[in-house]
Amino acid sequence: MSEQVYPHLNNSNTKIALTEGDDSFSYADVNQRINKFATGLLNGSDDLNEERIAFFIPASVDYVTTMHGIWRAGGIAIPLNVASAVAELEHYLSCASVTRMIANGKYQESLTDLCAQMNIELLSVADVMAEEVSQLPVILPERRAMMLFTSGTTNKPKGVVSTHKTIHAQITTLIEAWSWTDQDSIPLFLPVHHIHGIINILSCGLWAGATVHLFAKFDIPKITAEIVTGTYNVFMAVPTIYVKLMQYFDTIDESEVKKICDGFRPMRLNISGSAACPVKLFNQWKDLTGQVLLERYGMTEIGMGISNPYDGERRAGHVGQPLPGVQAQLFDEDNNPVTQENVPGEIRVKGDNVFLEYWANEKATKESFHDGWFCTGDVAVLDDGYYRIMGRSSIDIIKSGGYKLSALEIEGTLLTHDDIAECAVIGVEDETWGESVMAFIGLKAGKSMEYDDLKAWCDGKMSSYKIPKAIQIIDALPRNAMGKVTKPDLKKLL
Ligand code: MLC
Ligand code: AMP
Repeated sequence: MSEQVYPHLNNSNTKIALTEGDDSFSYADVNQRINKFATGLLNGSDDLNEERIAFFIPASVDYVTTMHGIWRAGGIAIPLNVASAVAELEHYLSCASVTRMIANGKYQESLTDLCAQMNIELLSVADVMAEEVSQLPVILPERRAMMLFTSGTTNKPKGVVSTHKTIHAQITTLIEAWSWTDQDSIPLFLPVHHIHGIINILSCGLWAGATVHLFAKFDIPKITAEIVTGTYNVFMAVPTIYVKLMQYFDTIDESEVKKICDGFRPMRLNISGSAACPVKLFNQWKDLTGQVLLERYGMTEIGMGISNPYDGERRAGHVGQPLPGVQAQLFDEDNNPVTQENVPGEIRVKGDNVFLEYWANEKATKESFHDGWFCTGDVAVLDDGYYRIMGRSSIDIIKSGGYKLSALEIEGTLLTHDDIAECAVIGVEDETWGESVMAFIGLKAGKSMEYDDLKAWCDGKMSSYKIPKAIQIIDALPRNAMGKVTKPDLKKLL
């Protein structure tokens, strides 16, 4: 690898890098904006020296300018979920000791009080942008580049730190494996605070010299209208998106459905990931569009690890083989490698794609590695040469619509409700969301609770997608002899 991996951006000057609504921006435009933004951030200093700068911006040219501007000026970029509740933001900002926050318009207004309280300078993209470009620092691969917050088996999300080298490895393996070129054109409608949107779509597209079409949200009519006219040749989404597209097809004329499916048919690639793609969904999509979904497996801490082949058999219900440069191995509970097929083991991963650390959490970082392998907590088998995911070692992690949720985090918030004595949250199988959040609640004496009231109470205390989709009031939670709630017994109650 060359000394300086940066800037993670193609230099095909006149080509369109990004579209946002009716506007389009060439690589030269974007590059110039980034350099001016980086200069403004530096404000006369030589290097940001890993200053943590957060931003609260949906997918847009301003988002790209901010992310790359922070990278180019030597800072650590922290993209935040624009749907976060204030309590969640407070945790991210204090955990990362953020000093500056970038947000525009209504997003900026929503942060004014919080930033003032936390002594964080709140700026818009225009506030930062310099008139001219100054000398920018040399960024070496080992420098920290990005921090993404991820839920886990603790009640507060942890900051996953990747370096420029990590990002470089995560991008280049996908460029090679999925045959990205500058002829590609892809829509980005997934949230841009997670790697699926940031790395797999945006960064791979911008590295390859492709065109990335930005949407602030998953706007089905707008996106499908573009699919009909053949704007895109690559489509990447979580399984829930494919389910939602098919639900949408049930609401429109058959002739419209046909046009949309005919728009998918000639694409060179449709990918599903971030959660298990049910075999039924894989087959339905193939019947409708002729597309054989390429399913792959990844995680915030490792980028993408395992993928079905671009050329070759894409096997339903399986995630494929390790990507180029990624080492993967199954291990049993005694930390011995699992060498036999169809014997379950935890997926552990090694390679330049693996993150550096959990921010300011040496203990969690140490605990997540064993003998140099990152322990994913996902259990799989090797089945005739293809990995098949069997589940997770922790019942406290829920994957809903591609979002990873911590049962403990949701329980922690529910327990602050005056009427709740005890509660336990689990994920239950759901056709749309993969898993949906369900809360079992024990109330204080003499209290009652309706679902709608609890949902309204949760509003603003947690991101809306974390709010339980259903509750069950029970007299007492099942517990073992140690007093620990036995969540598998709750599943049996359903
Ligand atoms: C939205 N809602 C959800 C939800 N998303 N509920 C549960 N789980 C979810 N994922 C709820 C909202 O709270 C709201 O509830 C209602 O659905 C409508 O909200 P919306 O925002 O209009 O929904 P929609 O736009 O349809 O969102 C669905 C979605 C979104 C699938 C587009 O969830 C999404 O973008 N998911 C992808 C997340 C992602 O990128 N994960 C990758 C992580 S990286 P109400 O009650 O208020 O109406 C990773 C590594 C890897 O996993 O391998 O890639
Ligand atoms: P996140 O921490 O949000 O990056 O989510 C990563 C987790 O998503 C992994 O640890 C898996 O549990 C899950 N995941 C990602 N891709 C797949 C897949 N194709 N099949 C099953 N689970 C997946």
